[in-house]
Amino acid sequence: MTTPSNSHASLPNAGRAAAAAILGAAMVLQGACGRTAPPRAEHRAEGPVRPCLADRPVPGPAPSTAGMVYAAPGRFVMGGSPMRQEEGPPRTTRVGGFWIDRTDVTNADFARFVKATGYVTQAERPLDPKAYPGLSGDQLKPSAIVFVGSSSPPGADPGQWWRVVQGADWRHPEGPGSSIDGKDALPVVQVGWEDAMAYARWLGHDLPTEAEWEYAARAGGPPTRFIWGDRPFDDAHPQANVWQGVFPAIDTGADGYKVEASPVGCFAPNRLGLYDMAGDVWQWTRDWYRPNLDAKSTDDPSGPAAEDALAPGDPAGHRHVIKGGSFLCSPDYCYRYRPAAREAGPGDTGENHIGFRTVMRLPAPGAAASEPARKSH
Ligand SMILES: [Ca+2]
Repeated sequence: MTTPSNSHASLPNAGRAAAAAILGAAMVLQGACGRTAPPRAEHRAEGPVRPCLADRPVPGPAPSTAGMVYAAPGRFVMGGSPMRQEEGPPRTTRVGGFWIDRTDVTNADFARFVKATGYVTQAERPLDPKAYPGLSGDQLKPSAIVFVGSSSPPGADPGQWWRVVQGADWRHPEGPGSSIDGKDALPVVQVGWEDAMAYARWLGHDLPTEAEWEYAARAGGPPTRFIWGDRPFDDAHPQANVWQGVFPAIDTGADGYKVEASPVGCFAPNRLGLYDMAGDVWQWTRDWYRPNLDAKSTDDPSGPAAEDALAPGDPAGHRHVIKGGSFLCSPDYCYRYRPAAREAGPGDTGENHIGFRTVMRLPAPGAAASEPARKSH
């Protein structure tokens, strides 16, 4: 299958400042009047959102493995897709043992963190005018990036289906007219990398490295195209929350979720017991992003150094790797709900299809006395 080399997310993932600079007059900064433009694809009916994992443990700030599973040390084939240069050649990679959240962090989880700490996310803060001298006063206001849909054909300018929206944040994922009321079980979105890391540190956790994330997603299986094997996505028996139809105009919602995230844990877990490692929302990793991988770094790799991860022309500067794809990934365009796929998240804000989960690098169950904790990345 051939797919466009550019991503649906490539332009806004440069960050809100970069989007402002690139989109120019095409960008709409939204005030308190609601959505910038209605999405072409209709959302599903409003109403309570039922959780899919009724027994999901609640993470706590004390070091704890509640809601986590252990990934034993091992080797796996990382990367492997010839269709995207940035995914690199297949390479056998070693990863140490670690605990990882069974699900993405939810709105309820993040709300507990904010209530306990008073934390203010990146999307809720204005940009520093000294750091962004080219932006106007309006463009410096708190904002985040929102998918609004388009009738444009795939391959067109991604700026046509993204907007930088003032007032969009984790409590208002699509702008001031939206909310997370009744959506406790959905993955938190509109959180930047800093926000995800702050949450992880609050729990005494960390974000996974890209290698840890992909190792956990593949879960000890052969190097298949998808986490469930090599079978394509099946509309009749959906394996994940992704996009069905013609991106970015029509999502049929055959998987039950049309242009929206699903509650965590609504689709079958992988072999390790992890939910939503394909689709639903992208997940932040700890690693800095660089398009060209160092394929020789195969011993518990943790990505390039910050100074090697500069994004030319991007006023947001450095960016981090996101993995897993999202509800906006379709076979005909993004196609990044594969474990080898990778993208760069925005450096200075969130998007309404990026969330995260955390890890802890502690010994295996029952091995605390004999197995030392791993190094911190
Ligand atoms: Ca869907």
